[in-house]
Amino acid sequence: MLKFPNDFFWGAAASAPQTEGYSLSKGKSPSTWDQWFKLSPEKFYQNQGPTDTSNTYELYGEDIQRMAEMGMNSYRTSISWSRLLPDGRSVNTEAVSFYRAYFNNLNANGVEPIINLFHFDMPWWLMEKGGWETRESVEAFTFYAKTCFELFGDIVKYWTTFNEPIVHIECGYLYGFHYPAIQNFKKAVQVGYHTLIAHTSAVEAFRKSKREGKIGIILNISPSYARSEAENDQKAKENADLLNIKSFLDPCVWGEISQDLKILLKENNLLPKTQSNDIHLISQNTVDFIGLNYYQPRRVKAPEEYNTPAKMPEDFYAPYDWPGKKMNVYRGWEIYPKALYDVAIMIKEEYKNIPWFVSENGIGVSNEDRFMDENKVIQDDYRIEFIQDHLKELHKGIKDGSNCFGYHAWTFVDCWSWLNGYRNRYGFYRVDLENNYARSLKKSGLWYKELIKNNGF
Ligand code: BGP
Repeated sequence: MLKFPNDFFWGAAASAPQTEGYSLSKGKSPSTWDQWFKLSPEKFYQNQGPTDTSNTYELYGEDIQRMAEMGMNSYRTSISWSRLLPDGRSVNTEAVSFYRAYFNNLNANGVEPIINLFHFDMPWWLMEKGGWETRESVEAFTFYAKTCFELFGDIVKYWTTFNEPIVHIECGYLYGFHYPAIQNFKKAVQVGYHTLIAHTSAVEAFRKSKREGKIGIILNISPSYARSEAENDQKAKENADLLNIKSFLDPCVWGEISQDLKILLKENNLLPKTQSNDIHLISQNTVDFIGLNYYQPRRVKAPEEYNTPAKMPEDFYAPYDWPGKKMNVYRGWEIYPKALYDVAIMIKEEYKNIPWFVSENGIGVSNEDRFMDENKVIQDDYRIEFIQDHLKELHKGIKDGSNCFGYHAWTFVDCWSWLNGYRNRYGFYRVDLENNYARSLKKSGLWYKELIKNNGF
């Protein structure tokens, strides 16, 4: 039996915009997702928009009972910025009551709330002014963060600032999956830089608040593996890790932006605009812990030519179709559990063995009802196998000294996912879109319950 450390955080993760519902009511102003759906609903899978989420606004009480029943001792979700502060300054009291009741309910059921501030959901009023492209966004985010610490700091002890900042940067400014869906590498870097400063400024506000508790950031860490040992391919790997991993991990943990990254950006005329106090701000506001999202590795090779100045990340590293890869055929992502061991050791050896937890890991499955049996239970053995294989690697990493304190699956109840709507299901509970979002347990939910009970498998 593989046993995990005592008091290990077992749980699941989700986000406000993907679960709450009531995205245009109860005092909430539109986020960029609400507005984009209004403008271009055809971009969204089966026209499923952000109003179509799993209605935790009303159903959180019964969901928390289910979490407690499963034995979960922690749960991560986020606050919706545009629900709490519809115009950026004035507090929506209905939202305060909702979040307080929600977080109190989690605490009362022994489920530690881990609360994230930004999960891709920029308020529309701020996006209209340029969003993360502008320095004004830093000030707006800091005000929002401070407000959250004041309003909920007595009942929330684990905070995170951002979920996967690299994703809103690349999806919004390089690859077209998030609004404003433009392609401009220089802007992408500036957006990334403002996100980093907004993060550090929120950490500073948290420290100044003298609140009891810890603060961290959630990063998608897909380690890169090069096609070969050849210098050219190794350079591609280094570039990919610099841009996608070290860009946030170094300043958040070490308080310094990587010199190699600065050189790379400078050589390619991609350096962002900065302010003189930023270096100090970054150096003084490192995090207490890291949340690490892992789904699949990144396979890279050298591009045909290393073009300077680079116009896209692909000029720094090209995707490589590794012949030995095992695929999640239901979603199209590679399955490679060993990467979780590799990142556990990377954090131990290169990032001062900072406390960290797996904040997202899971398997998305399209058209999952095909696996429903005659009793209407989804027989998701592939999910059990996926989580188990990843946990084996995680366990090995912990045994070898990595300071991991928890594992959160994505996700508890199937949820809406941006342009993908409900295309890929991830939950331990199925959500029935035809029947008022009713939940039903999948086979993997029973398995997870047993795992938690045994603190291992
Ligand atoms: C992560 C995000 C989640 C969720 C997940 C699954 O990057 O943090 O919000 O969307 O990916 O993604 P998908 O539903 O596209 O398979």
